[in-house]
Amino acid sequence: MEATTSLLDAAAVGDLVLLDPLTEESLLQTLQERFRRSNIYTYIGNVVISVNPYRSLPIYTPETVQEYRNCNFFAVKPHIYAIADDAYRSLRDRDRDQCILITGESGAGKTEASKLVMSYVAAVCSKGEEVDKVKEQLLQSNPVLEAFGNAKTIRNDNSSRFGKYMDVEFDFKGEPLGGVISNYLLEKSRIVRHVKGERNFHIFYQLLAGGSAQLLQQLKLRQDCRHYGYLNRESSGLPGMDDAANFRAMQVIGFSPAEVTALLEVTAVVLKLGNVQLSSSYQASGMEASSIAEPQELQEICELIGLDPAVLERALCSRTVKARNEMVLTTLSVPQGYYGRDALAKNIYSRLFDWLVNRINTSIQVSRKVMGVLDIYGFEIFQDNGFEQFIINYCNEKLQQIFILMTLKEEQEEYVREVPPTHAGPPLCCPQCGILAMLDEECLRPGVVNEDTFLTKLNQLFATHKHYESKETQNARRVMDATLPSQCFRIHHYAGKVTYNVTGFIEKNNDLLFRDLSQAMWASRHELLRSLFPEGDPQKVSLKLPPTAGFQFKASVATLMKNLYSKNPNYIRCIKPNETKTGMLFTPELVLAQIRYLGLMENVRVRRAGYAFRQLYDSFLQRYKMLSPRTWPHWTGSHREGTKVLLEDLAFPPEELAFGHTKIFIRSPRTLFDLERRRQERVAELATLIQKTFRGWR
Ligand code: AD9
Ligand code: MG
Repeated sequence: MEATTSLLDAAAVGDLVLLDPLTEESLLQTLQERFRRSNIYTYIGNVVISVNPYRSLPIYTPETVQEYRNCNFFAVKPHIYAIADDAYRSLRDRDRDQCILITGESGAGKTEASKLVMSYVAAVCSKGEEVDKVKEQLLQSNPVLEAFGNAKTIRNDNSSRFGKYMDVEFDFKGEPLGGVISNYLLEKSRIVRHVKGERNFHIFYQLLAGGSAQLLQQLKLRQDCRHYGYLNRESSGLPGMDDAANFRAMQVIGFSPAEVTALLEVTAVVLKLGNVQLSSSYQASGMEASSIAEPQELQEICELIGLDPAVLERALCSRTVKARNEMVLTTLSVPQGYYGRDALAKNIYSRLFDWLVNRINTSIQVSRKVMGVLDIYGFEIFQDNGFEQFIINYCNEKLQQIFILMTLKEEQEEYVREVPPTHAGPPLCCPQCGILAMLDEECLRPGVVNEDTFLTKLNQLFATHKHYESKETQNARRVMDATLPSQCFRIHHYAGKVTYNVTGFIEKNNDLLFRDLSQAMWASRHELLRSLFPEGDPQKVSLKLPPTAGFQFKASVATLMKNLYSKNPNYIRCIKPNETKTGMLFTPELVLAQIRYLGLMENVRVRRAGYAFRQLYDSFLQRYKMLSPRTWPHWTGSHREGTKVLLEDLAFPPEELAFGHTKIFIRSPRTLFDLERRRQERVAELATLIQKTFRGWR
């Protein structure tokens, strides 16, 4: 039992609340020492910290599942299964909706953690044909969504490029009935561009590597990745990732074969759009115009989607604009044509992804008690950070705020429930920035908008904001800093300073798709593709601008936060131990930075500001009853009374203890260590006594 040894062994303490002394250094050392012993999980009260081992550990076996089933949280080694079990039991027995919030930077292990939680819950709830079917469906949605929504980045070979929140729904007996998945802003710019060393979404490589010759022929695809512009014309196999096998193993739950075909056809269309080449020509009027350079690819796309190639060609090379109440067809230059083509590919793919999530939902959705699992893209700082990083980090900032808010709320609730409140906790620090609002304002402004005016406005708005910097505010504050280029602004996030380049912000937020292109898609005979572009229906031409990407994201994050706040939270905080994805390597500086921005010190302090340790009376009495002749060997009264009698005999100062309704609270770790030391002495004494008795008998 880890609780016995670890309490006195500071370097291996399983719950950081009991660290004595508590310093950043002791916290870091404890995590490092535990990691060295392959103990990747550590608690802060009921928060689990998980340090990514980057290699498979034998700690997720069916035997381990059995060990954690109905376990006493404090009596077994810290494990992600313990938190999953605790959440599941509270849901089943106490009828409280749960949510599991998984945070940490890119590559820290969030997605793996979310899968472990799901598979644990699936393993412990009861069996039966109906239940097994639901479980299967819930677990099977993972590979498909990862194929379409994950990609290799510099930080993580399987990086989530979308946020995912999944509510698993249970009936009154705690059996899973179904679920609902919500997805948050897919990084669709990756469809048309990715940096060297990264990849496009997994599905393209998987489809090319794993699709049968017949399937590829049907989809009019070539097997070689190097043929495709959107795949950077590189052959991009990944060590440790078998694209072909992943494709063949993927089962799309509850989809008819026709739906799977339609899904893959649209995927193929996206890939092929990247190979549609434009060339420039000049019209009689001298205006530059573009035309399709090589009709083969366009022809094939149109065959796949049942569209007249002339319609698509026209939509790609020209545009209808309204001039003096008349619709006029104008030609597009080659760059404009490519812009339209890329916008179309991004839109088809991201809408297809939304469709996929909705389609999965229709086969798993019901509504009862729920357990939500949130696995969102982690905080990112790259060399170049753009709109995508801004959005991702905004979401992480919100999550951090809600973490602090909910930890405090929960602590206070427990005190109020059990004992009178003694401590209000540290003040909240939630830096807010209205950058997205300003961006929307700029995007909606008629006339020429560009990123320079956007940046100028930000500089005015945040001239004195302590979490905002730019060349201009630096000059005003007389700061000399060569590292901040003029087209950038820098935000001091809770997790560190990030420099964002404003280039592309307006375009990505506007997410403009020429109406001619959506109308062309709507004109196709491909039912799925057509359903993705309802605004292409000429009957429904709307003059209203569609909501911006930033606006939609902000609204969905706000809904998510409201949803989380209404549930009982459970936390998994993931830590990335090294930058090289190396097994069991721990880089202290890197971990320290994460300890700081995850606010772990603050977390420990809040947790023990009132009482460091709490335990249910029966478990407590069971463990320490040998310390008083009045409770040893048997106590026949209530557990609460027994605990009182026991602690009276041990004569601890009264302010060290509080007797709640169901739990005993102990203020400082020292008192607990003292208690633990006395227990060990007593155990030794009893052992000697038993030996002597035995000898006497012989
Ligand atoms: V991102 O924000 O989506 O870029 P995540 O989700 O935090 O990121 P992920 O779960 O994908 O990271 O983990 C990265 C890699 O670390 C995985 O592909 C595994 O190879 C490795 N990993 C993570 N957790 C574990 C674990 N518990 N055991 C073994 C792990 N390996
Ligand atoms: Mg992930």
